[in-house]
Amino acid sequence: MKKRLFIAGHTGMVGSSLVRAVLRTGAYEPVLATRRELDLLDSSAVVRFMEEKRPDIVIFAAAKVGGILSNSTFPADFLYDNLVLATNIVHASFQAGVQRLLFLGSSCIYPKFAPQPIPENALLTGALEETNEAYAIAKIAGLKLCAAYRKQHGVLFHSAMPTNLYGEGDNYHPNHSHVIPGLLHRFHSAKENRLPEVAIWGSGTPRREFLYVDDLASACLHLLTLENPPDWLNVGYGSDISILELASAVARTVGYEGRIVLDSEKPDGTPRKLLDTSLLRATGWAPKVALEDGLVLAHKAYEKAKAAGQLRVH
Ligand code: GFB
Repeated sequence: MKKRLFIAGHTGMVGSSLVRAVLRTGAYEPVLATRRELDLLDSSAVVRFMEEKRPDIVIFAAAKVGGILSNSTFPADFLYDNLVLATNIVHASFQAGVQRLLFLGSSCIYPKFAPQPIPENALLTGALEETNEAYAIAKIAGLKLCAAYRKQHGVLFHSAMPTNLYGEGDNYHPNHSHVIPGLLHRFHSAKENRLPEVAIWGSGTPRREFLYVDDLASACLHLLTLENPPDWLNVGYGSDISILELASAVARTVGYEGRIVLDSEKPDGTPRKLLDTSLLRATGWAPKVALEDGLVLAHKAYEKAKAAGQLRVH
């Protein structure tokens, strides 16, 4: 019989990619609940749901996420929501007898000035980047919660720390989104409205690594097959680019030919966060989608969602 896999947060960008991957492989029987059916911030509701559904495995893809401005403007929401999600889902999973749980965090858990590429053992060796400290603290707590349940109770609760993600189902809010959806939306609109220039935030010099969301989903399913994974593993693409280079790539993708200017009032965030993914690669996983191909896929998904009136903007 197929194992029952609960994907917490299955309507988000990562969760919906996981659902597509699970349905494609047919490896598990998915257990799903929309936000209306289950409020993951309500601990009693989560306990009742887990007792009733009794999944074998949980992937924790539920999170309050956002880009640099959203993180720095709403730190209380990012810290509270993500801490409560972690405590609710991890504890209820344990109580309901879940044997395996994969918690998803973020590369922002590592110190602002960590060595590059960042190895897993850089965790808690220095101060965090201020713009996303709240989110990072919640994700560090979630990772440590899983490791503690594993150590104390012998359950296989482990974590994956993905680099910056993008792809189908992203959030395109002009201020709250991450850089790729933000720029796709801005350059696409500038082309449509024949604007002579587009402003990008900050100095354009920070470097970021980007992973197409379907590659993260494949990494997660791969991680679930490992018998004795480390408490957490990095999931990245393996190379990074500057934000200015990214902006040129996005402009090429959407066919925008105007000027790119800098809005230096906006924050840069951490100068660089390229993950060292040698541990994960040694287990036999590698990403498939190069950034220029992923940008084309993301742009197509943006146009499709826009045409259908289903663009996510929150
Ligand atoms: O994607 P982003 O918001 O995430 O920004 P972070 C990355 C870089 O792109 C920053 C620049 O240097 C931004 O200043 N940037 C340029 C823009 N133009 C834009 C734009 O139009 N929109 C956005 N959003 N950025 C987040 C964290 O940090 O990364 C989260 O705040 C999370 O906690 C996520 O970890 C993966 O990489 O700076």
